[in-house]
Amino acid sequence: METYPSVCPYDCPDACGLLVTVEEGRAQRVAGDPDHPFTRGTLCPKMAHYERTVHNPRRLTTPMKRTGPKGSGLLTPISWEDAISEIAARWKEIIATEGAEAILPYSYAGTMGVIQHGALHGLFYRLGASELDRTICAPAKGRGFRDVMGRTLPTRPQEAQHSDCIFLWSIHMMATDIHFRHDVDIARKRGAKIWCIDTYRHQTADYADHFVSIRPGTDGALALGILHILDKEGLSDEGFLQKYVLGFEELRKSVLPKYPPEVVSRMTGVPEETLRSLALAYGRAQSPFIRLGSGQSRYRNGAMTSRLITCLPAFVGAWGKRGGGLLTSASASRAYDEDIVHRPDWRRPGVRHVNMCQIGEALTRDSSIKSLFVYSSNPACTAPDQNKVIEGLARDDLFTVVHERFLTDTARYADILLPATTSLEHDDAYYSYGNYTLQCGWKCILPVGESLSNWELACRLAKAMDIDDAFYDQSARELAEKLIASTEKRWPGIDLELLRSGRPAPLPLPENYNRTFATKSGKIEIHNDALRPALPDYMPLPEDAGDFALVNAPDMRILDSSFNERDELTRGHVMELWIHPEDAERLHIQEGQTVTCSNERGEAAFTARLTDRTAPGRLVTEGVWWRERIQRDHSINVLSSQRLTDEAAGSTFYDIRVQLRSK
Ligand SMILES: Nc1nc2c(c(=O)[nH]1)N[C@H]1C(S)=C(S)[C@@H](COP(=O)(O)OP(=O)(O)OC[C@H]3O[C@@H](n4cnc5c(=O)[nH]c(N)nc54)[C@H](O)[C@@H]3O)O[C@H]1N2
Ligand SMILES: Nc1nc2c(c(=O)[nH]1)N[C@H]1C(S)=C(S)[C@@H](COP(=O)(O)OP(=O)(O)OC[C@H]3O[C@@H](n4cnc5c(=O)[nH]c(N)nc54)[C@H](O)[C@@H]3O)O[C@H]1N2
Ligand code: SF4
Ligand SMILES: [Mo]
Repeated sequence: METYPSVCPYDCPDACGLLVTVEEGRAQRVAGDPDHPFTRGTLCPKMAHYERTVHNPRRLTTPMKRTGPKGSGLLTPISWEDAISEIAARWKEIIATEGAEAILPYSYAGTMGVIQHGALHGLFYRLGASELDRTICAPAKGRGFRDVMGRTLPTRPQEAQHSDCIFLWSIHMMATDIHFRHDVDIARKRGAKIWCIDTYRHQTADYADHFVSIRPGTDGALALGILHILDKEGLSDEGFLQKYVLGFEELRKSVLPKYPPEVVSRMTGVPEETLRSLALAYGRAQSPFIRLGSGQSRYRNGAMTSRLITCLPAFVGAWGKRGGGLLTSASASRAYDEDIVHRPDWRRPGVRHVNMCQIGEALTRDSSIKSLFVYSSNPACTAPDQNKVIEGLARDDLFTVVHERFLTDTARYADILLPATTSLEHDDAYYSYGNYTLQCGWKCILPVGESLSNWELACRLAKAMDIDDAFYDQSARELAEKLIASTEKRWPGIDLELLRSGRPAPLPLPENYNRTFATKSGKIEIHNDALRPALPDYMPLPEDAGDFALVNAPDMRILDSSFNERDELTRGHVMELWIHPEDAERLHIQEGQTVTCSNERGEAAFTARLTDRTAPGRLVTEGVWWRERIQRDHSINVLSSQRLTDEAAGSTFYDIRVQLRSK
């Protein structure tokens, strides 16, 4: 029996340190690493039994070829040699007749490891394939932050321990960032008050001292309402503003007067007294801390909303104060020189770009995409406008290859399905986007079945496509060594030996990182000349048809569609719709009955749950479920749209209106 340090590979801000106990070649037990500066020895319910994913009887173990209709999941095993040679033959034919842009890779963050995540980028660049813009998560949030703060490093989460007022703003901490709770607990013991600003009352709201229930997509107005009150009450930090901030006088003169409490209350649905208490709590705190989640940014005004919220800490001078600041995403991704893996020097300028939020449109608009290569992602389930995505995947003339660990909704449409390793079976280097830690995960068990890592697959495909380049003679471990060495340039003082040993390595944040503003002017830019508009202002959402807003939030038990393979995690509470009792009464809906939500894109069936955890006019559903887990064929994404955010071309998953029917 041996215990190995490892890293949680999932798309979660915590990037936990794991301790994996291996016995007779199998992972037997997985625990949280007590020495990891953010994990601190605990794990979420999903990863506490990661071995049940790794050794799941549903793991794909051999390459397979489709034998039934697309979508049926009927497949027969073939050898790796046959699989690779069929893919190469088809691609060569497509390239010869249609050009390489007829091939499109589609991937996201099934694994966050820098090597496996980007392993195939170089291959597709080199082939001249169409490029995918990876925008499905929350690029608008990052954009809004950068519009004001440039490349300034967001506040480290542990800083919040010293805050006396913490806003959990559109983040379901108890589901999506549970280890931040360690820090919030410490602050709370020292007397901090915790506020949760969200569209419905979930466990994070229960945990907080105060819950502010907001109408979806109106947080920009709330931020301006808070600033209006701070200004009126003389709670701004004039010294800080004068010294460090551009454009606050203009905002004060031409924008804030439009947002008095009664107007903001009407826009946001937040009662005036609540708005006032929220603003005063923020303005009177010694060192207020905002943890900003992505929810508020998944709307057509998402970048502007994030930009407005980012103005708050500047007004009260929270930056640089012990315990104060704002955390969107820790920018640790820039710790490694990812070009070592991605090979951007192989990119072909001018090739077609496809926004992944619009994969449905790209596959159905015309038939110019002839082959789709999906890995580390499950678009049939997680991409918006599911009917369009499925229509595209069902195309007979589309040659689809999927590299996966399980028979997902997308894998069911594969012509060739290839088995992928889990993080315990391959080497990789990880960063976290929720805290400032790096760690490497070295393989500690043999691959399950004949599965190959993304990197090994890239090497085999490159060879079959006649790309003869020494780049593909390297092992993932060799790439990892180069990545490790590259961190020193960006983070002088990082402990490279610790990183090599597979233990968590904290990034040495420069002193004053939080008071040195990495913008063009060197100041916080409320006014930003490079932008239109140069001064931020609230953008109301366009009115859509539909009586109800539908918020679809993360479920604690799964992560996007990952962990749907685990029967014990997906039992019960799937595709539930939270309806306020007043709405239910009006529509004669009973607890537990089947109801339907519909809009111009499609319809989905849910089980009704009557609860005042949501507000009238607002419906909530948690989780993105595989089709086999749900009542009818359609999951939540049949209702979401391919529309993009105002800036950064991001997803707008929560910007949905629907009709609700009792049936
Ligand atoms: N258990 C679990 N963990 C996860 C995930 C998961 O699916 N399950 N997903 C992972 C991924 S990929 C990501 S990107 C992160 C996301 O982590 P978060 O940022 O926490 O999650 P979001 O999905 O953005 O939603 C956060 C909250 O925003 C709320 N919200 C929606 N619209 C609005 C609004 O207009 N205003 C306000 N104030 N709140 C709003 C939702 O109700 C939800 O509670 O979590 C990661 N971790
Ligand atoms: N309605 C709605 N839809 C959403 C969201 C929402 O809140 N609401 N959230 C959105 C967000 S924030 C995100 S980030 C996206 C994520 O959406 P996806 O990118 O589809 O993420 P997952 O559903 O986690 O699927 C990842 C897949 O990668 C596979 N995988 C894991 N490791 C590896 C590996 O090493 N190699 C290969 N080849 N495969 C691997 C897993 O088995 C899994 O099936 O979903 C989005 N979709
Ligand atoms: S909290 Fe997030 S990073 Fe930590 S083990 Fe769970 S999924 Fe992984
Ligand atoms: Mo995400």
